[in-house]
Amino acid sequence: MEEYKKAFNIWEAIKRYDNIIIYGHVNPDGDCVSSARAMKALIKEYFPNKVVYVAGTIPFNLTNLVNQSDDLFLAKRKEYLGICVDLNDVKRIEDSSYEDAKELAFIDHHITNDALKNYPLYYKIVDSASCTFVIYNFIKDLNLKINDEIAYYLYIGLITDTNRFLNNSNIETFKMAEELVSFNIDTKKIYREIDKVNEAMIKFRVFVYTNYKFSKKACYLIVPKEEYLKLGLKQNDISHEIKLLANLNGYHYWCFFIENEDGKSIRCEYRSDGSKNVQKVACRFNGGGHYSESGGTLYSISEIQKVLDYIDCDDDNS
Ligand SMILES: [Mn+2]
Repeated sequence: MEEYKKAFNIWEAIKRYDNIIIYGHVNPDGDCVSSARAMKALIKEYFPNKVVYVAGTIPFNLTNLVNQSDDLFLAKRKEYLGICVDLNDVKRIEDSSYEDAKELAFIDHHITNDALKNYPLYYKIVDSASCTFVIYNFIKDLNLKINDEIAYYLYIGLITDTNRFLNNSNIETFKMAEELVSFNIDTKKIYREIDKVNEAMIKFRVFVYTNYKFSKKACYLIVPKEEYLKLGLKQNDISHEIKLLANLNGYHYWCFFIENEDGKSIRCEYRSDGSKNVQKVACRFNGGGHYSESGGTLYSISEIQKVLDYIDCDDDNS
């Protein structure tokens, strides 16, 4: 009932505005960009006259799968509602125009932190499979209908965030998938595109496999910005290549430390095989996320050793 109330409050807020901008997080991933587009499709299905904009960049492997983001120029001249998806902290919203939104609503699945305690409009299912899983439940709570376009985007978010169901085998996750594939969606195309690589990416993989290192408990890689910039890649193109270090026998943790394009900070990606809690690691070093998938930021190379020491010493990250 309480969940219904939260969903209802957001739906009522949507009704109050003619203009809506949907925001995702910095370094957007498949779940984030498809959650934004699923929400847009849902709102347009019920309120075709509302003007709904999607903000944010699109990662390279999704450019052939999802609609372009919208030009926010016109939106910014009017009063608008901001809907933030796959976000549990305003500081992580990618487009800064959220600051001028009349109200902000959040739909999310990250482990809760205090950053949203002053925002009354939020609906979340903590640590569920994907933000699109939360939107799916939002739709069910409100007794709304799914169409092909909504199903398509919900499915992309589900399979990207669960890594094709490797990270989540809950009954509810598969029930959602079962319903979505009954719609007219080209799942073969989705699978083909999300694993697409180019030659630059193959060269980056060579770098990964020649430069990974070990601490006592983690397999990790440090990536100076020159290594991806010289291949014409962006930081957000290579971060998900962390999967290359997954599940090495004897190592429950694997990490990427990527120097950002401005050289001022380091993007950290933390993963575990599900037996260790990397969210705890991330929270200690300017980050957050999920039990076995988290991220964070460091501000100097020397801090990397501190993270590794923390991972190596902490025997009960579980
Ligand atoms: Mn997500």
